[in-house]
Amino acid sequence: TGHDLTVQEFPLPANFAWGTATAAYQIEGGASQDGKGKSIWDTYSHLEPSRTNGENADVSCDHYNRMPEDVELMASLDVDVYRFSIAWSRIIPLGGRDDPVNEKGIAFYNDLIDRLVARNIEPVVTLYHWDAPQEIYDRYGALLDTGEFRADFEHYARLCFTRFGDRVKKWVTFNEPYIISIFAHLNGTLAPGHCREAGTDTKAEPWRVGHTIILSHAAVVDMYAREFQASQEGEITIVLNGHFYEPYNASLQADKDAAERRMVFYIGWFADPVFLGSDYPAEMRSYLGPRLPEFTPDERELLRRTAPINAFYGMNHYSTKYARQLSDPPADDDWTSNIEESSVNSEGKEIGPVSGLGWLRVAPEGFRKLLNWVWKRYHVPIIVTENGCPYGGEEDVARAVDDKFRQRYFGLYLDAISRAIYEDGVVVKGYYAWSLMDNYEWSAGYGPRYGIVHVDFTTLKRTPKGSAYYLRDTFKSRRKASSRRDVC
Ligand code: PNW
Repeated sequence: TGHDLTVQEFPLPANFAWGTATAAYQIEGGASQDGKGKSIWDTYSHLEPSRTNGENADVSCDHYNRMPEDVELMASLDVDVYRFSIAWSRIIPLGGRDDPVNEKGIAFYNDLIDRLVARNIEPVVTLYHWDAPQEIYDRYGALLDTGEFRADFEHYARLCFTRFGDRVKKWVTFNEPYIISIFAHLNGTLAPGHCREAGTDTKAEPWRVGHTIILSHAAVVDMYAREFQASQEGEITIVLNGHFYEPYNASLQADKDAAERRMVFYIGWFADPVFLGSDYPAEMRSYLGPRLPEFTPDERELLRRTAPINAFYGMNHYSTKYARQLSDPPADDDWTSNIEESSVNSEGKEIGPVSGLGWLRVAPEGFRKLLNWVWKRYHVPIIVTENGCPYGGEEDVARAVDDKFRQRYFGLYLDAISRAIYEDGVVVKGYYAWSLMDNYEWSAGYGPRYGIVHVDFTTLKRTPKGSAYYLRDTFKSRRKASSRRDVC
């Protein structure tokens, strides 16, 4: 393909943290065990099987019952960090601020956290990884009602800080607000698939959902700072995903502008209010007009006050794409500003080798550029909170164990981080591989396997893949190399 795909094993700082990431609905199973309430994902995955590849996560990896084994597995891989999410409906089954707390759910996360701490693995906890309690969706539409959701989310977050904050020192409020807003409330390919229901307003709702997330995030950051920071001394932030975009035709100014604007619409939408404490990007305001909600003066003040409290930028990143400005006048409901995305440019060049998913190309240079883009715009330390890929055919455990494709992907993406740190001066403090183990990949069911550990979904047996050992070993040697380098 004309891409240099030789892994260089460049060094990383001695205190650089590596870990693995998961999300509650994707791995836990135990769907109605010990008093767990239903989430919008329990509903969605049973509603119309074709929406989720005919599959649900009632059992999935059965992590709820096999958690001790999974912690031991991570310990054996020498991970420094484990990023997981709490299922809101497990600890407040109905979700609301006046609803009962489920102590058995609390006990599960206490046990998990205790075991991690005992193994010297740092817990990084996401409060909302897409699984709103069904009841709050039935009551008021969950994220569609900014005020109600914010009040319930604050209550849930306060419960988590109170019960777990003595041991959890890194908190993430929301995972990937872009995906929640666009995929779950515009395209309808993720729960609740709201836009598929009668009487929905897809012109306004995705932007209102984004607005709810930003304000709920800021409110909880504010609460953490006021009520918990002094005694618990932890950190809090948000996790944003985003591709890097290259111009489809590098000699056209319109395509260069489109690539930049695509990232502003993808990342700046959330990161400008959250990390800069500012309004939505001006490009979005002028393009979307009244579809984009306004921040009240009090809300602006909240954003300004909380922006500097966010301890790091949580970056989920998988791949790079080309962006092309279509010349036709945009349809009035086009929200991307009429930009087309592709993996092949105007000269027929592919952005990188294809993985098991058509859009997920191996493009480490784009990753390095994105790290620079985020650092330059927000100037906040970055932790890569998800990165990884499936490559196909991994149901077969023998093929999964010999996962050279993924090992190379990890190797190249870590090289990109090293260059961003040492050559570009970007501050990157950690890297969490997605994912600890094969799991329920949302609407794609058990198809794509992102795990560094293979899961046999019949026997539930876990088998580390080559990449699990690759990560363990490469972090050992890259960090040694850097301490030698630091001494020189
Ligand atoms: C993330 N995209 O989602 C999620 O945080 C994980 O739960 C998920 O399993 C993982 O990535 C792999 O997909 C994404 O279209 C969903 O670019 C879609 C995209 C990116 C990330």
